[in-house]
Amino acid sequence: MKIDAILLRELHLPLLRPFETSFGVTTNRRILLAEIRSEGLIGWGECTAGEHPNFSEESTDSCWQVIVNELGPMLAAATPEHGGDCPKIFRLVRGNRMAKATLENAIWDLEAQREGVSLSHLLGGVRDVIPCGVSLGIQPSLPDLMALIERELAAGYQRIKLKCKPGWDTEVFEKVRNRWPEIMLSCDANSAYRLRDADHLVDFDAFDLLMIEQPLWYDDFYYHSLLQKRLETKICLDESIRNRRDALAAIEMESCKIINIKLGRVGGFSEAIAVHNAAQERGIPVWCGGMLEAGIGRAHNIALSSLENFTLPGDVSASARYWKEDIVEPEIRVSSAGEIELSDSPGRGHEVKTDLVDKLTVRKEEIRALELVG
Ligand code: OSB
Ligand code: MG
Repeated sequence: MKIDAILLRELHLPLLRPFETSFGVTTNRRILLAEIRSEGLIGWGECTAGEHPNFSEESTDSCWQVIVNELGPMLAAATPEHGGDCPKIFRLVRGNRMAKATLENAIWDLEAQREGVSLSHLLGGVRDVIPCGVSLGIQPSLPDLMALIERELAAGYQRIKLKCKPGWDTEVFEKVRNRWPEIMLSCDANSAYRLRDADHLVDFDAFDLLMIEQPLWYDDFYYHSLLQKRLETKICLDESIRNRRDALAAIEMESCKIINIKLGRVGGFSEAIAVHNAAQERGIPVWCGGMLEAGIGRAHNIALSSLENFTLPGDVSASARYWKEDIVEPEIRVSSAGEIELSDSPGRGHEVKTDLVDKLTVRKEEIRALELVG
């Protein structure tokens, strides 16, 4: 496909409620959107980087720089036929996976429209509905958390994930388990513990957690493998898994028994599918993580979650949990059974509200092919 234009924007979107993890609080999102025009169609990609480099090394600003100055010009000069051609086009740029995913996912989005198939179909998805969970940030108090859980269970969500850190863990799990002995419950530490906390982490086993997500260093496999030997609770890796090779290493070393796949963290749909397949071939279940996305990222997560080995409920939840008004139509809705139904219309299945996007845009840049000088 001939790339006619690449437009990068930054949007400011206030979250309905602050989201607190062990590394900080997010109140306002600064989200980059890539809009790629080709042969009369428009593909959209959403950057999942945070405002600060504390989930990964990338941030909204680093992605802006890398897309405008490096990746955008490379893509503008190329003629990709498939989303899967992007890793090769971007091969001279190391890392910067969230920046790469922003563009690669927009090409997959375009390709699905060009082929007249749903994005889920293009990716090889097999599900009509996907199971959904919620990720609940650290709350100001336990009663606040209990009220929130009650609300999300009433809404139908199939799994509750609690963000945790030292001081907000076993006492919280105990209260929640006492009140709801049967629910699917998990936790996510975002690297808040160290191996010296292993005795304390063993206490988590008492609460029948579905998993403990990324308890130790954000870039580690070895210490997690030592910890997993001591825990009954399954470790799930999020931050550590950057690509298929990481997944293979983690599985081989038994650093985890479950993998969270995030499109941005692994660099886009191609690598996400590769991680999914590697895990599936080795009997390791996966689920789709969330990064407080707006509707485009959310629609892409839903399509990814339709792949066969996404057997556990993902952090893929309704637009209305995050935004007063989402940037797509229809918004993402979750049924009272805690499921999202996949659309079979061509592309992502959720139209972008361009007027709203324009209104929320704070900066915009058109990217052209690099002029080769000399
Ligand atoms: O570790 O899964 C995480 C949000 C920002 C950064 C990291 C994470 C999260 C979430 C939010 O857990 C999931 C969501 O989008 O609801
Ligand atoms: Mg996580």
